[in-house]
Amino acid sequence: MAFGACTEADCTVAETDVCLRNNDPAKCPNRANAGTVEEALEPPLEAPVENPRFQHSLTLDPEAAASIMRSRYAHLVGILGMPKSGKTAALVSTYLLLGRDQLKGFSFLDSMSLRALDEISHGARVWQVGESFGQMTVHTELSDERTPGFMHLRLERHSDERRFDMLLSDLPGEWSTALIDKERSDRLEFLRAADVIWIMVDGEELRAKRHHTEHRIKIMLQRLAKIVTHKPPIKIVISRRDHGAPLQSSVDALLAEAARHGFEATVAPIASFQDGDDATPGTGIAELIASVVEEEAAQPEFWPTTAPSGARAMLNYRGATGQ
Ligand SMILES: Nc1nc2c(ncn2[C@@H]2O[C@H](COP(=O)(O)OP(=O)(O)OP(=O)(O)O)[C@@H](O)[C@H]2O)c(=O)[nH]1
Ligand SMILES: [Mg+2]
Repeated sequence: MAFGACTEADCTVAETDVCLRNNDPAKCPNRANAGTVEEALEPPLEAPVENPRFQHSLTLDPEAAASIMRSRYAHLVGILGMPKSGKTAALVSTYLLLGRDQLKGFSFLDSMSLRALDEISHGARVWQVGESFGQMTVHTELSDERTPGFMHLRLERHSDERRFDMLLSDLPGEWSTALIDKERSDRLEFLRAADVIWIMVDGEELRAKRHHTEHRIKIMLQRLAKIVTHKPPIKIVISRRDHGAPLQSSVDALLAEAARHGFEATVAPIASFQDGDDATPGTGIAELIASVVEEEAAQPEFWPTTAPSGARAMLNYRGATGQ
């Protein structure tokens, strides 16, 4: 038991464990009283409310992402795709368009992962129009190769002034390669909470190595169907639209495979950057972001309004057995 200092100036208990007044130190009224006085003192200042603290690695870890999701609804977007398919580039393009207020229909409000967005956008921000670019982004690496990293965006939609939060995963392409080649899915468990999954496909590769690329995406869809049994909508995002549109036969083959596994899938061609002549930088990005929020409309209404039926509306919810 902890006691406060003794009120007797010549107390020796701390040095010798023996009380000069022959009191039992554990029951000494002088020490016990001193303790009570100390405990009764109010702290002079209220402890400040702590802001949430995030880890030092730049993207948000699942705990930080979950803390955002606990405070308000956030649309979780899981992004898969081979290395260099354009996953990070799509996030960079979104961020740069928002920064210039050019993401049609949306305004930027806030982000809990600004440093991460800034970091991945660095290459693109220093790029000058007219200069050729090899790599606008660098290969994604995570501080812990088993823990997904997320980007957060809080946006406002102009059409109805609705504000909403999005959490977008930024994963290394190897996670998708390992899913396809080794069926490794332990790191992708978070997809079970995804509102939508984007499967990023390199548009140039889809044209140049059509059968090979289609085949690999089909395997990915097969594997994915085993992980996400809630079957979230899938967006097959085809990058490098600036180098040309995807072949309709490829689009049809991928959509058919998704449907075969019970997914509702759509295709979104995008050009995150531009070094080909077929589309301007940012093509398709606003539509892609808009689709994340639109998916909501497809979900059942939480508390539907029912027309009065004469009987009490509550009775409409009775099960088939009348319970
Ligand atoms: N022209 C053009 N280039 C693109 C486009 N998308 C990506 N790129 C280029 O492809 C490179 C690789 O894209 P990333 O987005 O980094 O690829 P990733 O899927 O994140 O790759 P990992 O992180 O390695 O898995 C970029 O640095 C760009 O140079 C696009 O739509 N158009
Ligand atoms: Mg990347």
